[in-house]
Amino acid sequence: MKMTLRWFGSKFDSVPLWKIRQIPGVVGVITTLYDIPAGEPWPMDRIEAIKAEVEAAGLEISGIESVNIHDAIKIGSPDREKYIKNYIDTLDNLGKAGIKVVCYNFMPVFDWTRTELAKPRPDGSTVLAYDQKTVDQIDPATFFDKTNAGSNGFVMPGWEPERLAHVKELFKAYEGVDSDKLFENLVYFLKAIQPVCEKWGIKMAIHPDDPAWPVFGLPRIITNKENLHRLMKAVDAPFNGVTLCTGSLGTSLKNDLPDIIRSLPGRIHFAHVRNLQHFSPGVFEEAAHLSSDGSFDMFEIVKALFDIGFDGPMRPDHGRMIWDEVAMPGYGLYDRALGATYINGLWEAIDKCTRRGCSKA
Ligand code: DNO
Repeated sequence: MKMTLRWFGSKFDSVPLWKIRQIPGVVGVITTLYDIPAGEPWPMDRIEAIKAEVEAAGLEISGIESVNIHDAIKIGSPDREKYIKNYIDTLDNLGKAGIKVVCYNFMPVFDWTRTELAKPRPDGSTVLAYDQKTVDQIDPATFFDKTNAGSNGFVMPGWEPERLAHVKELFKAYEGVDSDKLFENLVYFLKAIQPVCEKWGIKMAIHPDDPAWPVFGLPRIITNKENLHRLMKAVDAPFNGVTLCTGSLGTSLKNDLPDIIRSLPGRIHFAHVRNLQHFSPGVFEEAAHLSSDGSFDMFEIVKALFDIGFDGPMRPDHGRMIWDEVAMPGYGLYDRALGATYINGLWEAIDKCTRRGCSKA
């Protein structure tokens, strides 16, 4: 396992690389070219420049999150061929630069969805939270404006204003795309990029839908163990893998996270490890990483990843906003650093107990 932090690039992130370098045990960043719209190819010189910047700070690029997928590919419209070709060109350039893990999602219109971006916790920290009642009572355009207004001036990943200015048209374009069609379009895309991935040894890691059920009537297809396995079988090759995101799959209490992890050896290419506190089905908020602060047994989650021999990048995913930090919601430095350190501690304990036994006092 390699511990990493997500970093949006020096123009977009409040956290500089040198601070990330000082978190013990963090060896790399997961980054992206945040200003390139979904569908456009990534130029080689931009990839080389960001790689050089990260390496000059004593870190590595451990993976990309995300190379976003153009809606035409998800919808399966005739112009998808152009966007698939662009995607292949981007993968070819990433491969040339030695970058081997690519996270992406296949959620229509919206990426992850939260109804509050700064909900206070009893300890005075603030966190991202979700309440299904709010989503049921609001239209998507208003929802987008509300999310945007609460983001401290940062553009949230997957919530680009240029794209979401056309929410109504986007919804229209997805008419007729049900979950079977969306799945078919995903398989079509994966088969098309398989050769370039295999040429460079690139591992594609699909991010689960967040939350793990349909929102605003849009289909969601990566929500549980069954449909993860359906996808692994549909394109049954090692390049086709998963971002095991506990905070996304864990939005549904029906998902047994350690069991899902244990069922996917060799197919988890990237891990997002964090905790949620559940209040009732469809009502939850993001807690501190520590098991006792939320609903998940983080030891069992990390142990399952250890036991299947997970050796890819991991990140503490989101953190609470603490100590007066001002940052993109979920992506401050302080709580993610605490999370990384805690997970590294669990990992070391599990590793040592496994190798030399833990039972004797
Ligand atoms: C939110 C993230 C998602 C994720 C994408 C992957 O914080 O987990 O935006 O990066 O779904 O493509």
